[in-house]
Amino acid sequence: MSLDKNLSKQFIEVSTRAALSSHYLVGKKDKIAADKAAVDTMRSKLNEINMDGRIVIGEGELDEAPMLYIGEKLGTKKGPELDIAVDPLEGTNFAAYNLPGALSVIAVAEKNCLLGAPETYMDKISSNISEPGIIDLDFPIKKNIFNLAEFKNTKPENLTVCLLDRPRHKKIIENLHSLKVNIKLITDGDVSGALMVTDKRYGVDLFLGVGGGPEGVLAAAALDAFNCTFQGRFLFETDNDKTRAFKMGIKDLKKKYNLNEIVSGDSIFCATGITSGDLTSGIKLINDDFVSETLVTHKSLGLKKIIKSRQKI
Ligand code: VTB
Repeated sequence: MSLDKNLSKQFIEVSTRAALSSHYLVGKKDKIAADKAAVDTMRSKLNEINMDGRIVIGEGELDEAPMLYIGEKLGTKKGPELDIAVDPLEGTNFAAYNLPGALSVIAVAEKNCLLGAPETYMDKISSNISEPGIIDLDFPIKKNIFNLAEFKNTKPENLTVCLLDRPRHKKIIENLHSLKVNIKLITDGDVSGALMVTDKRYGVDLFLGVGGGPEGVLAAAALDAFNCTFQGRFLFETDNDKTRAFKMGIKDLKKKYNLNEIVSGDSIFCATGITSGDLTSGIKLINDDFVSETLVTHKSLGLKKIIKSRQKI
């Protein structure tokens, strides 16, 4: 079954309106307020859609988050059963301090087709190739780089790898330096980082490293439409994390997930820029109008593009 083509328009409206709400709080040094604005709007816009939706990735579990919590049902109930993953404000620091790259993100798939990710870290890898066996989460860095260079008929020094700038990546960064690979470090926002492999204009060949698990699932939904490779493995630090994951249905805590085990069937992904970044421009106000940019994918339609819109506030 594929998702109705009108649904993508409605989800673009959801992430666009959430981005606009958060935009008013950009630069106010208040991460919580900027997030809350996006959450409130996203939730009310989702409730207008004719669907029987269920949050699989949201602001946390019911005891942590009163809105958009995992398991929350949304929509008018007059429509298809959908799994919904949201990150109403991806890059809370970016919005709070008016830095590039804050996004409002949503991914949707048919019921039981999106992996519910616990709030833990995930070791991830993505690339713009679809052939299996070239890159792999379990290969040493050197093997991934050499395989990718060979596949692209180039040298490691012509490849660029994107990863989060974190102390935990010190060893990987040293390895990449020794292979003479170009490195693009990002301070936050690894949904956007993972998606930079989707188009040559971003100049990224490989994304890897440890970031948020929920962000991994969101990125995978878009990468699926671009026919890219993605693999991820959750990392659990505490027993509590493990118990929660187990309750969410993750039986094998060490499992390496391939893209088709994270998202299956048809899916829609929308990421609207709040502040301008690598992926999209941010919200701009022009008198009573606002201009927005949304990266949208709808797998079954082959839709994958940045949509610009100007509309009334
Ligand atoms: C990433 C990034 C997020 O968390 O997932 C990162 O995409 C990982 O966590 O924007 P640490 O900051 O603990 O490394 C964010 O930075 C914030 O959710």
